[in-house]
Amino acid sequence: MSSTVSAPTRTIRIASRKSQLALVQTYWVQEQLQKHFPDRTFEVHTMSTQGDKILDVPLAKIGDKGLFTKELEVGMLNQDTDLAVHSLKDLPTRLPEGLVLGCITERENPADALVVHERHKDKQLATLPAGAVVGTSSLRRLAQLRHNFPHLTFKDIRGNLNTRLAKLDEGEYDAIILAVAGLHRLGMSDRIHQIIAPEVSLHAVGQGALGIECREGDTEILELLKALEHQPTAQRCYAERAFLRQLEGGCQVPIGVNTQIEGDRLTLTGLVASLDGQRVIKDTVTGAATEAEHLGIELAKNLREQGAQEILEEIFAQINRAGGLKEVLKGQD
Ligand code: DPM
Repeated sequence: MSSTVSAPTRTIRIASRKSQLALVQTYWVQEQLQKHFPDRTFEVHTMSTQGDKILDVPLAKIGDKGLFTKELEVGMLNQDTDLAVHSLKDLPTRLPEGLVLGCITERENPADALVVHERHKDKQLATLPAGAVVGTSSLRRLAQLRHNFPHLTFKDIRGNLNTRLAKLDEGEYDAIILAVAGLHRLGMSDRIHQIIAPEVSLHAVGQGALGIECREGDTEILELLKALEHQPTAQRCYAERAFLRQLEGGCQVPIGVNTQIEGDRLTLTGLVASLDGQRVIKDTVTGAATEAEHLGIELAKNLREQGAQEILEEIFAQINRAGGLKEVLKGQD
């Protein structure tokens, strides 16, 4: 018998929300980790977050307060779990003390998609009839689509993907807007009717990528997560997150981005729009991909100088006064 005694290795516990999309993403991460580290054991722990429970509160109000991430984070800080898998766009740009973004996985198509009711299957955003009702709870989608398609009407919609698609099919909406990435991951790519080009509407920060969070200084976990990091995606998302961090005020706001990497150069485009879609402030910066965060900060500064802060302050005031998007939308009619 060998005299070598290896230290018993601990089971790695992965935290996930319970939604179908969250589970698909988490099992994918588990599978990737298992593939890279066949001798280790990875276990999934599911939990509900506050955001899963309060479906009646408009997303605009609860946007960036980490309501979809907090319970998972408490679990890691209490040593109940070791890492948590998130849609990166739902992970606030400031993490609680003691936690870090351990890695960012390769991004899916980050664009948004138009999904239409069957009666509009020969239509696109531009050709939907005047007054057609488009479902979204995203102020970002609302502001940009209003800007480009003033003939459309927008209505709040909540719930998971299946719930939203059911509401569409039942006829409550003429069309809805969803992320391409979510539809792909759930095997519902056939529902994508039109992929919305960046010239029409910029995607959300981090959209289409997964962010894996873990305890700061947990070198064993950080080392494992390195295997899943996709550097170009990470550089793009670090630029996008730095941009949002510089501008945001704790609510979900009409901020969109687009990033491209060519060689060692990163190009970041960012936009801030007013809710009525009348004012759009948009600019682009390019620089070394290794300086991703600086580019995000620079772009935020440029947009501020062009009047973005004024728009954002108006929106924060509007959301706080109104109590959410539903009321904000009413006020626009
Ligand atoms: C955030 C937004 C939405 C989600 C706001 C935005 C969309 C809400 C809505 C921050 N989180 O995008 O401007 O349209 O009512 C969410 C989805 C995904 C992650 C679903 C979706 C899947 C795509 C991904 C909800 N979070 O956007 O259709 O992993 O990026």
